[in-house]
Amino acid sequence: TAPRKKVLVFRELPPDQLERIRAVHDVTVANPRKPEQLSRFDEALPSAHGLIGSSYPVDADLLARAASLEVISSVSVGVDNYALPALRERGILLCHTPGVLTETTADTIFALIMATSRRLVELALHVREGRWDRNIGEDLYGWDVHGKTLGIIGFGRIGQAVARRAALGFNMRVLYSGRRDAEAPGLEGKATRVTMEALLAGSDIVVLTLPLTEDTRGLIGRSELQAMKPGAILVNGARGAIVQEDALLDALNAGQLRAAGLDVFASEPLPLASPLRLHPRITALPHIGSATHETRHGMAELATTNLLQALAGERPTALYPLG
Ligand code: 8YV
Repeated sequence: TAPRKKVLVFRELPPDQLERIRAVHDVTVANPRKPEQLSRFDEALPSAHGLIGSSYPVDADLLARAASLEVISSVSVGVDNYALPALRERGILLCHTPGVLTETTADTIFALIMATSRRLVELALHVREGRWDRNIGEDLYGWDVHGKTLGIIGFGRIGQAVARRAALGFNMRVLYSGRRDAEAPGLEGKATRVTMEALLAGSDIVVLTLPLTEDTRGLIGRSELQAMKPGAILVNGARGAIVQEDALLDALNAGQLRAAGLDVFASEPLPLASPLRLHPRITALPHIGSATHETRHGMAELATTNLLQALAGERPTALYPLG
C-alpha cells in the first residue's frame, strides 16, 4: 500500500470528505484564522505533503515554511490568493474546483441583477419595517430586467452561464468581452463579443465574472464607470479588487450609476466602517456565490479527490494550469 502522508486541512471540510483523507493519510485540521489554532497550523505546516485551503492567503513566506509540500487543493475556483510563481518554481501542484460551482454562482449573480434592478432588499425592508402603508408609488418602482442589454466582462464558465440565463431566460441582448471568442454552448448567435468600451457604453447592466490577476486588478475605475450608460447597474460576482471601490462610490453618489450588486469586496469580511455596507444603492452579499449546501459539498468532494489523486501520484481531476 502507498505510504501514509501528512495532510494539513485549513479550510473546513464536511465529515465524509475528511474521512476519505483520514482513511489513507494522517490529517491535521487547523484554521490559521483562529488564534487558538494558529500554533497547531504552524507546527503541522513544515511536514505537510498536502494542503486543503480555500480563500486563505498562501503567500511565498508560507510556502517557504512548507518544506515537504507536494500539492495544494483549493476549495475554490479562484486562485488569486495563492503565490503562483512560488508554486511553479517549487513544482507544487495546485488544484481547484471549476465547473461544480458554475451554475450556483451564475444563479447568485442573476439574483443580484434582479435584486438591484427591482430594489428587492430595499422593498423587503419597506414591508418588514412596517412602512407599507399605501400602494407603492413611482418613487419605489424598479426597472425591468427582461429585454435589456447585459454586458459580461469575463466570458468563462460562469460568464457563459450568466449569459444563458439572460438570453434564454430573460430575452436579454448579451454583449461580452474577454479572452474567449468561441460561442458558448446554447448561445449560438445570442451573445456578441465586443470591445470593453462598446460593452460599457452599450449595457444597461454590467456583470463582472473574470478572475483577479495583476492585469484585472483595479480594471473598473473612474474612467470605466464614467464610460457606462448613465443609470446603468454594476454587478460584481468575481473579486472585489477588480473594482476601484472609491470610484464606484463616487459614481453612485453622483447618480452616474443607478445601483451596484456586490458579492465580493477588496477587503473581506467587509469592514463595519466601509461606506459600501450601508450605501442605499448597494446590495451587498457576504461572498455567497457558491454558498449552497449542494455546491459547497460538491466543491469539498472535488478538492478531496484532487488531493488524494495528487498524493497517489495520479493526475488530479482539476489541476490548475501553472504554466
Ligand atoms: C469562495 C469563490 O472561494 O470559488 C471561488 O473562487 O469565490 C468561492 O467559492 C469560497 O471561499 C469557497 O470556500
